[in-house]
Amino acid sequence: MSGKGAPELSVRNVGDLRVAVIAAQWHETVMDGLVDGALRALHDLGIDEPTLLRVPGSWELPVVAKVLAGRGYDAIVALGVVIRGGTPHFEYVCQGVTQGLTQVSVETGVPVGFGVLTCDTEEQALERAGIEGSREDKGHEAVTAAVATAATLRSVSEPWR
Ligand code: RBF
Repeated sequence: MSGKGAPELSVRNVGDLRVAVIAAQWHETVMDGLVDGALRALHDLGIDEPTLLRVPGSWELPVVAKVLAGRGYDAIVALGVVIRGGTPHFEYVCQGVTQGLTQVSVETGVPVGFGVLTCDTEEQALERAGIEGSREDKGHEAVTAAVATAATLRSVSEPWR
């Protein structure tokens, strides 16, 4: 997927939102970049005390997202890196994680930022990790998108007349 066409989101007055970041641990260098980008985005948005939880692999992201969605968080951000190997395992993990996170978000009404890189090679993941030399910063983007969506949902849940 091309990263071209991404919007410049303007997100304000969100410092009081409760946000949790869940991060897998496979592919440490890339994950460190995604987590740093996510925490930087939260700091930029004035959200200074986010919850950060680590899980073993991307497969474990949906179950933790589901439980946190029931515990009062306004937005959740899932971070992971899945790299294609020589077996069909990649397809199953990617599909399970993607569908699982979508299901959590739609069923609970809590936005889940999708910061899971699904790449053919580690080089592709490094290009998107938000580290020196990267073209993109997907941890930062996933936080901004989830918080922007939470702000939108809050604006329609409050009386405006
Ligand atoms: N988890 C990841 O987050 N990224 C991966 O690239 C990844 N590759 C895996 C490859 C194989 C063959 C297996 C068995 C697991 C892999 N996992 C990966 C771990 C997976 O997300 C999960 O933690 C484990 O399957 C335990 O439930």
